[in-house]
This record gives sequence, structure tokens and C-alpha cells, in this order.
Amino acid sequence: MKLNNQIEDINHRELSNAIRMLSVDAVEKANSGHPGMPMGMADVATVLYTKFLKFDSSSPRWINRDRFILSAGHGSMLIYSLLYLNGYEDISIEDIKNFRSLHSKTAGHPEYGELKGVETTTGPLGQGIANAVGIALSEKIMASKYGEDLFNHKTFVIAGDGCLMEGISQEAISFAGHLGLGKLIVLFDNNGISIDGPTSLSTSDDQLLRFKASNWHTLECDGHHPLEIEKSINKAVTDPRPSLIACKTKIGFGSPNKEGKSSSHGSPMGKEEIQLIRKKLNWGFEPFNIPKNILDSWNNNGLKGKAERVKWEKLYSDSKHYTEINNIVLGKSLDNLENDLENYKVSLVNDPNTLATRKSSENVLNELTKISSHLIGGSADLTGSNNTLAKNQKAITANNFSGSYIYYGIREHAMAAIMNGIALHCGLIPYGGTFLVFTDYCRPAIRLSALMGLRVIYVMTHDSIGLGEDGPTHQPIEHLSALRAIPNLEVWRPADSVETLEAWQSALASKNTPSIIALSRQNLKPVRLKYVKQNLASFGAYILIEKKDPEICLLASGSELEIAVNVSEKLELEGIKARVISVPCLDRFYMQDENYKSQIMNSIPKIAIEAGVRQSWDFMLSEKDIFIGMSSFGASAPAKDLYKHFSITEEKVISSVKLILNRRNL
Ligand SMILES: Cc1ncc(C[n+]2csc(CCOP(=O)(O)OP(=O)(O)O)c2C)c(N)n1
Ligand SMILES: [Mg+2]
Repeated sequence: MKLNNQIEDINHRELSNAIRMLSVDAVEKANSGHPGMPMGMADVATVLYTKFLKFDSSSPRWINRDRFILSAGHGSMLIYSLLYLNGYEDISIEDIKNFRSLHSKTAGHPEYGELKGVETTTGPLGQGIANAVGIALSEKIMASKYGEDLFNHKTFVIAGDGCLMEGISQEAISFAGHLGLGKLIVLFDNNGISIDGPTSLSTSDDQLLRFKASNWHTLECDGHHPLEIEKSINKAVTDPRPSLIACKTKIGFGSPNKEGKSSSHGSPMGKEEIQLIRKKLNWGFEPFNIPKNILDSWNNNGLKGKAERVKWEKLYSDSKHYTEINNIVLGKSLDNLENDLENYKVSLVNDPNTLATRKSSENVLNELTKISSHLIGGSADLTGSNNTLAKNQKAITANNFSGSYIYYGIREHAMAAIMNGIALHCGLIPYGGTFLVFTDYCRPAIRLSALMGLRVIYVMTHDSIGLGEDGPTHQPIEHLSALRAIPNLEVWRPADSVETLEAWQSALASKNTPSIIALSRQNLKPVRLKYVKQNLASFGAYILIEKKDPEICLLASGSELEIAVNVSEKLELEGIKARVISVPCLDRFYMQDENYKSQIMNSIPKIAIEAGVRQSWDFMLSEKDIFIGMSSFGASAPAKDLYKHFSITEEKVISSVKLILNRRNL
């Protein structure tokens, strides 16, 4: 009670001006950044943090905290100011002074993992709001598993015009409205300004109508009027629908010459203007110097949720779910899922089947979902093609969140960003599918899975021209290489059921790396016929068929491994010894030590086969080696005809082997 009174004692404007001035001064010192947005949203953020947000700055990872997502990541100084003022230990005034400098926690845009209290990496507009949908959905799933007394937090988002203009926001809003994620509240920085000037240059949307059309509760308020803001948030938190509050604000609020103008958006205010701002806001303090009474008031605010957190901890430790949840939070029970699949691996080898790897993946999921209900699957309207729905799963619906399968609809981009949100929340592992070619539709969010180091598993089927008749629009060509170009992303392309299982095991074990599992539509013959306990695929590349003193090395991934195996047998008859190397994950192989790499990549000539472009294979191949794959778009025809047409055939490999060997003998 006392703490609340202390907060009331300090004038709202002083609290919000502390945010404004920290932001202005930090941007000025860094000589870059965006002061306008934090100045404009300081009032809304102050009301949110002092009156609504459930948090305890001394325990930033409390799992039942309300989440705050700054989707408008360019306004990063807003969140840095809030975290500093609320007394988060992880951030000091020195960090604020070091805004945007090398190795500082206060990066240009908020980065997950750099600073406790930053819930997700934002900056690419529209991603944050979609992450927030995933977080709000996870809260519902966890509440349904373990009870609403343990999981009952809200997810607040600040999004600007930019976030709402981005296409991904439409996918995310529509999905959230459909599932009725009532604890999701978006505070829209309705300032009518973006970089190029007034938003009227490029949009005339009625945002309230737009959200209403997607089943949202919508409100408007004056974003500089604390009481109005408070009343609106009060209504939002009690409405069962997700809420949008359009907060009418002035960008650069407090700047005599730049308020309301795009000139306050993305560059320092300048020394003279800052003097005028200090005067207008009646802020007579030196840069980075927050008066003790204001700082104390903010610091106390940061701790006012402590009592509730402690009460919750007690409830939690007394709960019958404590051990289970704790094992999940600590990662124990989700980190060993892969080890529980060994018997299944034995059965695959004992009873080898010719299957499409998408089907093999479904079989793995049938096993996995028997062991864990924390794997949250889904597909962007291609469930039957991606084979992502396991026998034991049922759908999550607006009325029932106890399932573990999400019908994302045709919303690939949001699906990927929602999966990032699910991975960020805690307690769940998301996987989701579409066609590999449509990773293009997910790519910005896939890149963020990798940048944040999240265990998100992308099940991407129809992985080559082998998909056949759907033709070049649906046939991935450059995609494997383009995805391999993303750092900290592992692209798996297994060749049969055993490798598919091993790819899944590897993906699950990669706690800080997202994975793409690229799977075939067409049936593939088993290549792994002997049980080996070791996860061979996890090396990225391994010797599948060895010959004494081999003359040539055939490297292949996925569906093309069968070609290499057949060629090796045929060459044997001609007395040519070909080693066959399976390459289920090039990214993983690149990470192996030199010793392992040189065992595989010794001086024997090489031929690599993959029904995609050569680019990512260059590292493996010297000038004299040969790559057999694609260098143009595909075509619409049965798979067999396409492989022939594009010369990805045994005959082509054999003639290439002979070309290399003859050349060598010259
Ligand atoms: C996907 C993406 N496109 C472009 C940008 C560059 N950018 C950063 S902020 C911004 C304008 C955003 O306008 P708004 O959300 O209204 O922010 P305000 O200017 O009101 O702070 C743009 C285009 C970006 N960060 N992300
Ligand atoms: Mg704007």
C-alpha cells in the first residue's frame, strides 16, 4: 500500500519525463537512434508499468510475469529506460550511456538474451506483435495444462503504424482474434507519422474497424492523458477478446520544434533542441541524472509486484505440478526427448520401409507425442501434405487449449513468428510445416529464430523437383542454399526413415538453434540398414558406404542419396571404387573439427548430388570436382521425368565419374 502511495506522490509527468529525457540524452550521446517514439509513448508506458504490468524487477524470469513486447523496436530507448528505472539489475546507467556501442546490452534494437527484461528481439516491424500472439497462446496452453492459478499472465504490446502496416500483422491479428486470446492487449502508438512523413502519404486504413473485423475489442484514448489511458487499459484487461487500444500520441512529445513531425523519428534531437526540450518539460537536471525522488519512485514500482510473485512461488512450490513444471522450465524433461526414441530406431532398422520422408517424419511424431505433450505442432493449411499431425494430437481451439496441434491457416509468416513466441514463452517446443518453397514466406521470422537462438522446428516438405507436377512455382531450387546461408540455422535433409529420426533427434537436442527439416514428397528407399546407436546424421555428413582405397567420393543429401548408392554398386561391377557420403546437414558438417572433416574430405575427387543449386556446396568442392543439381527453375511433370530432364540421374553421375577419373589419368 505504502509503495503505491509513493508512486502517487510523484507526478505522472515526472515519471514519464524521466523516460523521455533518458531517451533523448542516450540517443544524443550515441549520435544515432530514435528519440521520437519513446517521447511519444512515455505516458502510455508509464501508466502500463505503474498501474497494470505484473512484474518483479528482482526476478525478471518469473514465469507468470506479464510480458511486455516492444514491437516498435526502433523505440528501444523506451524499454531500456523502463528497465533501468524499474531497477532491473541487469541494466545500469552506464549501459544507458553506452546505448548502441559495441558489446553494450543496450543494442540499437532490443535483443533477446542481451538484457533480462527484453522478451524478444524486435526491430523488423511486425514481428513483435506476432511473437506476442505466440506468447499469449502459450499462456493459454500452459494454463490449460497446469491451471489458471499458476498461469494467468497478460501480454502487452506496443506497436506503431509500421507494425500495423506490415502484412504479418494482419496474419497475426486475424489468428489471435480467431482464437480469442483475451489476455493480449495491443497499445497502438497512433501518431500518424512514419519515416517518410505523415502516414496519410501511404495509408487510409481505419485500424479500429480492421481489428474489429478480426474479432478484437477496440478502444481509443488520448495517449498523453494518464487517466484516459488507465480507463482504457482497465476495460481492455476485463474484456474476453484481445484488445486494441489506439493511443493518440504526438511523436517527439515535448520537443518544441520536432513534436508531431517525422524529423523526431530517427535522429538525435540536437543540442539546441534538447535545451528547449528541457525547458518545456521543466527538466532542469543534467543528462543521465534522474533526481533521487523520481528514481526511488520508479525503483519502488519495480518491486511492487514482489509480494505477488512470492505468493505465487509458494503456490507453485505447493502445487502437485511443481516437479513436472520445474523439469520443463529447467529444460530437463524437454531436453532428453531424443533419447527416448532408441527402441524406435531399432524397429526402423529391423523393418525397413520405402517411404516418403514426410511420412517417416509423421511416424517420428507419433512416437514423440506419446512421450511428450509439450511439443506444439501445426501447419499453415497443409496438414495432410506436411504430415505434421500425429495420431495422439488434437487441435487447439478457441474453447479448448488442451490440445497440441495448431491450425495456423494460410499464414506462413505469422506461423513462424508465433512459433518464435511459443519458444520464448517457456515450457513448449513448437514445430510447424509448410512447403519448403514457402520458407520464403517465413524467412524474416526464421532469421529471428536463428538470431535469438530458439528451438523452433520447421517441418518443410516437398523439398525438390521431386514433388513433381505442381511445377516450378512449388519446386524449391535455391532454398536449401539460401537457408544454409542463415547463421545458426540447421537445415536437415534426411534420406530415409532412420535419418529422419536422427534429424528430429538432433533438432530436439539443439536447444539454442532452430532447425529446418526438409522432407520429400516422393518415396525413398531405406539406406540405413544396420542399427548404429550413434546418431550418424548429427555429424552433418558421414561415410555411408566405404570401399578400400576408394577412387571417388559421392556426396548426396536426401532423395539423391539413393542415386549415389545405386551408382556405387554399378561402379563396383566395373571395378571402380566409390565411397558414398550421406550429407543430411551441411551446416552441421561445417561445424565439425578439422580432423573429422579431413577424414571425409580427403584428396579423393568428389561428385556432389543435390536437386538444388550448387552454392552452399562450394566449401566441399574443389575446381576439379563436379556438382550435379539444378541451375534453373524446375518444370511441371512427374518426378521421374524431371530428374531425367534435368540430368540428375545415375547415368549422369556415372559419366561424370568417368570424366573425372579419365581426366586424372591423362
Ligand atoms: C520490416 C521493416 N521495414 C522497415 C523498417 C525501417 N523502419 C524503422 S521504423 C520505420 C517507421 C515506422 O513507423 P512507425 O511504426 O509509425 O514508428 P514511428 O515513426 O511512429 O516511431 C521504418 C520504416 C524496419 N525496421 N522494419
Ligand atoms: Mg508512427
